Formats: sequence, structure tokens, C-alpha cells
Amino acid sequence: MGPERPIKLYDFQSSPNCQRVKVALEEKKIPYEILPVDLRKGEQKKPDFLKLNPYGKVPVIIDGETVLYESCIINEYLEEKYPEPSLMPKDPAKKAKVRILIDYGLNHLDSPYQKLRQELMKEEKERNQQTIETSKQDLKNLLQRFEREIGSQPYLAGEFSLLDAALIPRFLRMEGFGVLPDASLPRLGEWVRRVKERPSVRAML
Ligand SMILES: N[C@@H](CCC(=O)N[C@@H](CS)C(=O)NCC(=O)O)C(=O)O
Repeated sequence: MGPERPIKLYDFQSSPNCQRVKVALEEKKIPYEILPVDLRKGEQKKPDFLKLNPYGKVPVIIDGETVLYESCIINEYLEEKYPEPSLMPKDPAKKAKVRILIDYGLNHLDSPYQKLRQELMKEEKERNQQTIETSKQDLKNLLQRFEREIGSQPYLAGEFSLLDAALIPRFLRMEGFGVLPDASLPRLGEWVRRVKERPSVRAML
């Protein structure tokens, strides 16, 4: 059963952390309404917003009396509270593996990802090409793990899961940064293409 009232999602349109939550809401067909927070104006640091999320970041959801932040934790909550359709394997070991790969894909890739992002945010003439190339190669090396994990499955954990939802926003950024697609990562390239076709992902773009 869905929520009594639509879930409120405090959102910034191009935020990958918000997109991750939108994919889960869309997959589960949970009614939600978007409350835009303009990060460029610093609305996330205003006292009223800090009462919802002391970290001063989006996304935040309000589901009835429940206020939550941290995108991956929000998605785990949605999975438990609104279990159908399921976005997690039932088997505890497989579930743990999904969580390990979410952590890997977000946290272990974070250093080269942020280095590359920072560099590409600079004016073209100020960019350090060496940093760009090294970060791209570091990311490609780290992504080999997913290339192995996906094998011949359609999605990273077999069925579409919170793992795909967690990773796709950042992987789409990496596509924009020129990391993907790559000849050394053919299955991952196919996965990105497949995931982009899902209505839940189209809805968050
Ligand atoms: N670990 C948090 C990260 C949230 C986050 O960094 N949100 C960014 C937008 S993508 C934000 O609100 N940044 C504004 C700021 O830090 O002031 C999550 O997964 O929800």
C-alpha cells in the first residue's frame, strides 16, 4: 500500500543524490510531490531547512510524520515501507552484496570522480589535462569491478535493484565526463544504455 499523502521530496533538479531517490519512488510508483530547493541561493542552509536536515543538503523526504535525509538511507526506508515491487534481493547475503557494491560505487570511486569533476568545472584553458587523464583512467580501472559483476545479467544484481538506482545518476555524469562508454567496459556500457531506457530513469532526467 502507498502513503496516505504523497511523499514530499525536497529536491534540486540536477542533483544525483536526489535523482537516486526519484528512481526508487518512480520504480515503486509511490506518489510524491517535489519541493524545489535552490542550492545556488543557499536555501539548503536556511534555518527551516536545517531543521529537516542538519547537514543542509538535499534530498530530504517527508512521509507523514517521518522526515529523512541521506539518499541511500531514504531508498532503504522506501524499500522496507513500500516493499512492492521489491528492489532488493530477498537473500540476506545477496542483499549485503548489493550494499557493498553501492558503497564501492559511491564511496570508493569518489576521489577520482571528484578530482575529474572539479577539473572539468574549470574554464577549458585552466584545466590540467594530466589530472583529467589520470582520473579518467583511475575510474576506468575501478569500474572493472562492475564489468565483472554484471557478467551476462541485465542489471548489476540480476533484477533491477537499489544498486542500479544508486549508481545510475553518477554513471550518467561519468558518461558526460567522457569516462563511459569505453572499449574496456562493454557490458557496463550496455547496462547504462539499458537503464536509461527505464521510465523511472527517464522521469528523473
Ligand atoms: N550523502 C548525501 C549527500 C547529499 C548531497 O551532497 N547533496 C548535495 C546535492 S547533490 C547538496 O545538497 N549540496 C549542497 C550543499 O552541500 O550545500 C546523500 O546521499 O543524500
